Amino acid sequence: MTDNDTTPAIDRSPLAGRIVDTLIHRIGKDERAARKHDWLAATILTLRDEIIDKWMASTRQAHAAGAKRVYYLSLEFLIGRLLRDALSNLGRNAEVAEALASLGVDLAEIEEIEPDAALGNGGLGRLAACFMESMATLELPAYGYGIRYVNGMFRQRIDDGWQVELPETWLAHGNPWEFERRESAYFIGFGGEVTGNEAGHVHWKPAEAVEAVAYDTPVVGWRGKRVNTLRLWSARAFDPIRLDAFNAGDHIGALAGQARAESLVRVLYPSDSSSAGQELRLRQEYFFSSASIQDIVRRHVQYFGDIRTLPDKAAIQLNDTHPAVSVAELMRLLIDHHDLPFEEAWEVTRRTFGYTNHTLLPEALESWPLPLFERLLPRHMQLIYAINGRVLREARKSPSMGDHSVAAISLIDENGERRVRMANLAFVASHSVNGVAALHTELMKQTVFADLHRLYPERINNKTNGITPRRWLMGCNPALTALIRDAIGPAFCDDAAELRSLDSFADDASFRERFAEVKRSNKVGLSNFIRESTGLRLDPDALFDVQIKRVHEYKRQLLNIIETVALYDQIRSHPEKDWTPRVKLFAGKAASSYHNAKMIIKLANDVAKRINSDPSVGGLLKVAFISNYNVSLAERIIPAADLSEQISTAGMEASGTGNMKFALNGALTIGTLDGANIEIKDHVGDENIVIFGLTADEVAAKRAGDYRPREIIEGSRELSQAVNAIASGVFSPDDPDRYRDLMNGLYDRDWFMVAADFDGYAAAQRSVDARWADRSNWQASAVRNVARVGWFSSDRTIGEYAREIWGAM
Ligand code: DL6
Repeated sequence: MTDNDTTPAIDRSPLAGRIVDTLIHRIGKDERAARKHDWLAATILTLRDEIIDKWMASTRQAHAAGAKRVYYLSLEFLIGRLLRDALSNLGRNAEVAEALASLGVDLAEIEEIEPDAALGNGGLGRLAACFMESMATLELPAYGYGIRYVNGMFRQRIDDGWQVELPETWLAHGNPWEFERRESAYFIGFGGEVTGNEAGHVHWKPAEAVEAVAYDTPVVGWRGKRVNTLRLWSARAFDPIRLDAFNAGDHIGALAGQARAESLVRVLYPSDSSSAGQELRLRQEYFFSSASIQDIVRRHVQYFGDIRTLPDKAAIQLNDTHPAVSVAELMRLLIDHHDLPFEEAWEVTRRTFGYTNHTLLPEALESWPLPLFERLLPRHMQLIYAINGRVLREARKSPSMGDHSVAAISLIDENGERRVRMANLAFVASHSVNGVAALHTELMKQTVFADLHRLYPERINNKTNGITPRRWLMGCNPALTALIRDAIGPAFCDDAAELRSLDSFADDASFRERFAEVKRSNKVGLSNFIRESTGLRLDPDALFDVQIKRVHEYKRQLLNIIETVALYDQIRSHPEKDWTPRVKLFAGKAASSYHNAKMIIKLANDVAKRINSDPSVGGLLKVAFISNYNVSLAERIIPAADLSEQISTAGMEASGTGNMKFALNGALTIGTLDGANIEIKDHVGDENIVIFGLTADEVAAKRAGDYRPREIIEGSRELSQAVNAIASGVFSPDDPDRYRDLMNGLYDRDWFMVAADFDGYAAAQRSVDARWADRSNWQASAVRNVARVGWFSSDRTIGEYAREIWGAM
């Protein structure tokens, strides 16, 4: 692919010819001048041309059948790279690889340079991406709606152990997957006034407006059966340049409208530490909600005529509360534009919406200062008051609802500064409210939604999360996939539950050996990657112990790091013991304003630096923090893991989906009884998972009672030594006080129960060592993990949503 390459003109397939044709006529380069990105774009565009036919056929078929459509509204879609997924789902991998090879291009090489579309933070966004793929696979007519952020999740660089956030420029080379739909543009207003006339007609006259423009990306299901649409909104000023101002010399001010519009879609999660940041976030939420709801209503009226039949033909799922303002927007359109009376509009709205809750963390439950909400969305505020009035009257009718319960149900939080509670709005306006794992759903009923649950006892249901096995097994682990196919045939590719037939192979020594070879070769691949990117050499025969996820105190990377320090101490004190060689791998991003999470990243790096350069632990312990965690990095790391760290404080991780990905790739879980770990344990069996720590009930009881972490720390030799070493600067000689506050937080409060769970965790880790020593048993457990987690396919999850919430199957 250099300028000097001469490409043989013979033996080219028609496909190779089409790729070259695309390169010349749509990219404007010939084969000699083409660079890797040009080949990538030409390959994607060629494939996209083929996908378009299926895409249009899918739309026509849904239209002809008068099918119900599912609309998945999410502020995040963590899609990652698309080329490999699309090729694999279309069964075109070999053919395209061959065609490119005939042109002197390596498919794997160009797949590697496709940027990650990181339009999300973590679990919730990646779930949305898995769901999109599963909806297409299950042939459900579905649209995902979100924002086309110009800069998605930040790129993380580690400078001297500190996280540095840099803008991610995934659109730098354009995005060959997407279609701009200039014709699908909507007016989105903000602010202004609401007036009414005597006939009861209400008119909202916004003070400012932007235009939402659609960009569509095709989402190909498994075997290419159906192609759905991910529609992401970008923003444009109605008046991109004020010529009068420009000509008067105000060259910057003349472009301010466009800059203001673009700021809406510039970054994912603008910092909300300032009031301007908060306002921008609410504007983003309304912007994409309004565009999506207008689009849905337009399509319904165009296809079916009568807006009152919307719930029969459309199911709108709110992915957490970020799109919850959609409820008020639909009410506004129904009442103000389609003249439905309030009660009828409310009935249509409630039958159309479903809401998924993804967190019980109080700080993540969205609420907006009422004055801000009212200033930005005055008509919506009126409607929210009206909805609230209706709900509170209903609550008052129930004899069991006292003032306290009514206050908890209210859409307006009256404690302190008045705020609009988005979770309550989403709850009351939805016919279904679901949690994402069994424990989480139970906790929803008992805690944040206790009063709403008493008022509407049928509404809360559980839909345990899932992951797409196409990306998280077949795509990221081709060697394991081939091995499984050899053993049990290809049925598991169409139905992950079929993996169950692999169970008996756990007892087959020769299969276990091949399974171990696959894992080892994945570990060699990861070790090479780490050596090339960090210079650190790893032993692929060591146990790869991995914790990769967002960095958050409740996920307890700190527990893992402290235990690593304790292990380091023990190895040094007792070098004569038969220690298991371990590699501790960490990766994850911290929110830019989250001080403690950033300190935890620095600590992991400081600990790694010290341990990796200490010859006394030699090959027994290595620690690495791999920078810039994203979907592609996860795809590289997960197939190489032996041990999956899922160690959140019980009751705090709603589900987790990384836990499922690791198990599907043959890692054993060390984890607490939290989120979906509990269901993973039920599926893989107690003997194939390592569980430790407090239960959610025990955590709650300790928090409510007399928890004294200082006594626990002082009572545990290992823990106190490790905490003291960190606090006194052993790992930060350049700044000995660096971790004093972080460690004092454990002594004084320890909200996340690191101290309470430490001894249990350390003991569980030593039991992992013992298991690892019996390698054939370990491999048997690893095989059983793969065989028994087919249930966690997002196809199963989406099947449940479709049947039980959406009425779409
Ligand atoms: O449901 C997807 C994912 C869960 O697996 C994680 O346990 C949970 O932490 C995550 N929640 C969020 C919360 N965001 N908000 N709001 O990302 O959802």
